[in-house]
Amino acid sequence: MPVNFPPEYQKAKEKYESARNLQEKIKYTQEMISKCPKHKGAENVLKNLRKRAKKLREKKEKRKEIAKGGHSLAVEKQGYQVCIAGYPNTGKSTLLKKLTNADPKIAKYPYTTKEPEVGMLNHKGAKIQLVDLPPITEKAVQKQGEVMSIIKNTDGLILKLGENSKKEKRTIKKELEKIDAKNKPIMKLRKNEIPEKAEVFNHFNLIKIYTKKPGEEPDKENPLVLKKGATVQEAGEEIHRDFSEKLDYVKVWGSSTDKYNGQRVKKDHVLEDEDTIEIHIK
Ligand SMILES: Nc1nc2c(ncn2[C@@H]2O[C@H](COP(=O)(O)OP(=O)(O)OP(=O)(O)O)[C@@H](O)[C@H]2O)c(=O)[nH]1
Ligand SMILES: [Mg+2]
Repeated sequence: MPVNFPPEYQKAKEKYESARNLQEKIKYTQEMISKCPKHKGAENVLKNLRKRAKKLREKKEKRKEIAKGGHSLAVEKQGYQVCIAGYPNTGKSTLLKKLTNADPKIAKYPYTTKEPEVGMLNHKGAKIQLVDLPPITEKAVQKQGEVMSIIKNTDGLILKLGENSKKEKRTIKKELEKIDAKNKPIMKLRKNEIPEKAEVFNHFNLIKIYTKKPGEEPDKENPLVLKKGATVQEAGEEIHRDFSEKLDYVKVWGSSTDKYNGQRVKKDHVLEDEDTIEIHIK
């Protein structure tokens, strides 16, 4: 049976068709519903309009949530960062608890960790930020994309291996390739393997750099932790964001100086473990 739609309905339909945004689409769909005849002949049209209105409202809700910041996983990076990744139940959280001051949830069942957990591994004052992540699998579980984006920005990885280490390595390698992160330094550990703090430090080839203020003693408590081969420039950037603009000159004490202690060096000077630097700002 052909339906006779009133002109108000046609008008609402035209407005809907030229709607510029989601808000307008919702408004004019609503208007079409109110102007649509309510008899049996228009039943299907009405049903479809209601379906459409519901979908549009859901879309709006989703957008709102994203605008609010939604619920994304994020970690603020501090110094040298190592992420602990691996399949479910491989002892990632246990490792974080053993090596740091963090107190993550540990349980017999898989998928215990839902959000990243952060702890500081402190080795004689030199610190590494350890991040225990929700698990990764070949099934690309919930939030795996967000987990991978944390890994993309990290400095190093600890890969905790479980029962099927070959398959786990293969899957994770593939995931790392997707985000162009396969060249990051990786420490592979089996389930029962808990390394000493010094081992972690050595594995990632890190050096400690002390800083001092002019006329004061070096701060031995809180060294900078940098990759072996790091330059004065990289050390400076850890201390001052706009290091390059503000820098006047830098003095270095330690084994990287070849002439004398307190030698002035260039920005590309390569530092050695336990050097001390004194930055002079303009
Ligand atoms: N025997 C033994 N058990 C361990 C070891 N590490 C972890 N476990 C146990 O294995 C289970 C899982 O440990 P978690 O540290 O929660 O593992 P996870 O990798 O963080 O797990 P998800 O967060 O679910 O991915 C717990 O029951 C732990 O007690 C280990 O080195 N030896
Ligand atoms: Mg866990």
